[in-house]
Amino acid sequence: MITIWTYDWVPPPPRGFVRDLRLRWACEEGGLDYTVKGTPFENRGAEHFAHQPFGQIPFIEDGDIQVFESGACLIYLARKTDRLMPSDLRGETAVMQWIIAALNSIEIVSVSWAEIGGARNPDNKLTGWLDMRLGQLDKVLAEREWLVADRFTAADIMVGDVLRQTPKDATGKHGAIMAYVEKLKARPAFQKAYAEQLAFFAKGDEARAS
Ligand SMILES: N[C@@H](CCC(=O)N[C@@H](CS)C(=O)NCC(=O)O)C(=O)O
Repeated sequence: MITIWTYDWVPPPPRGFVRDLRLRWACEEGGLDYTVKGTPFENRGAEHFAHQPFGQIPFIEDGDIQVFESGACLIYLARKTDRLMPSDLRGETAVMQWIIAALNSIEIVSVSWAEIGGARNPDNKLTGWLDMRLGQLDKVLAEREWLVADRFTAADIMVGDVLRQTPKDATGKHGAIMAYVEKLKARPAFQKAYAEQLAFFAKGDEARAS
């Protein structure tokens, strides 16, 4: 049984966007058995750092295998089922390149942009960079339904989640991106993962109140 670790509680604003969602979603799509456990959000201890050297979440445990970084976790999960990634070298590589591109060419820009004020900052030096990246991706998505092999794969989970997390102030004018994100959000596996993340943190509220 796979254990996905997240925080035991987070304040309301990030709920629905905490990165364990990518892994919940992958398990739901892939038909993988999993459970979710919480580690303290405040006062992260040595045990947390032993699993994730930056004190972040998510990380996973599967028997004696431990993985941190959502991209690495997603690739690990995708290799456990043919529903998330083709099993040939060409298909596997195509999925991995998009997962890495999502994290290393898109999320690094979108998170940094948001960090320095996003659209609220009229002098945001990263607006042009982000807009260029989104424009490039919009062109790709305008020409295909899925990123790899004409079917939904883990590449769509990572690219889709990074785009979903990017404020509409930035993505709104990119029609193919908007349509792609809406299509992904309509998937039952996404909706289940999303609802279960909200419920998980609501339980954290109850535990803190008692
Ligand atoms: N590159 C990491 C980023 C993980 C990350 O930023 N996690 C957030 C929660 S979604 C976190 O733990 N933030 C608290 C912190 O960075 O100390 C990954 O993809 O796993």
